[in-house]
Amino acid sequence: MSIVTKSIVNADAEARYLSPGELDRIKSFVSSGAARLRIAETLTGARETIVKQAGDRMFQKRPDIVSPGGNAYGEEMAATCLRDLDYYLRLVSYGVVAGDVTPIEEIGLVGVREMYKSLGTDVGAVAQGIRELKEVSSGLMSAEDAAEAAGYFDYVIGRMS
Ligand SMILES: CCC1=C(C)/C(=C/C2=NC(=C\c3[nH]c(/C=C4\NC(=O)[C@H](C)[C@H]4CC)c(C)c3CCC(=O)O)/C(CCC(=O)O)=C2C)NC1=O
Repeated sequence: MSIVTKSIVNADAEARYLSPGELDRIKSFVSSGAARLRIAETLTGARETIVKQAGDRMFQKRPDIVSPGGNAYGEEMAATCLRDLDYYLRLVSYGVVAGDVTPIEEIGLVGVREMYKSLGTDVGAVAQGIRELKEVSSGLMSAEDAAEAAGYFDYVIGRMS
């Protein structure tokens, strides 16, 4: 739910006008809109490059995961790993558009540690992959946009750490 819808639902439940605080939050959501859409366009348009470069950097820093016995060893597993990075980049783009981490949380983070544990996937290595997504993406944006996007990547990294 967007901040706008959420605020209206809350206010209407109490049959009141939007509070100054709610209007303030909506104002900042609206005024950051152009930047957030620009960021989402960059992430969407460059998704293949971002995932590929981030994957290369992650595998370079964590060669153990693609070595025999590693969780992403072999072509198929490495591709599944890159698919997961693509999932998180997509979810970050949702969060950026919504101006809210809730979609990232609900779609991709609830129960994720347990899931990766059961798959034998090191969440620390996943976090490294998200860090690389953030770095590669930042390189495609202005410093201001990169700072705005960073919050969403950092949220995912924090939940994997
Ligand atoms: C959109 C929300 C969403 C997420 C997040 C998601 C993740 C997800 N990753 C999976 C597997 C996997 N995930 C990885 C990922 C990795 N292994 C590593 O060592 C690396 C650190 C890392 C890549 C960054 C691997 C290798 C598998 C396959 C594991 C296996 O089949 O044994 C699986 C198990 C089922 C499958 O193979 O598809 C799920 C559900 N699925 C979803 O629908």
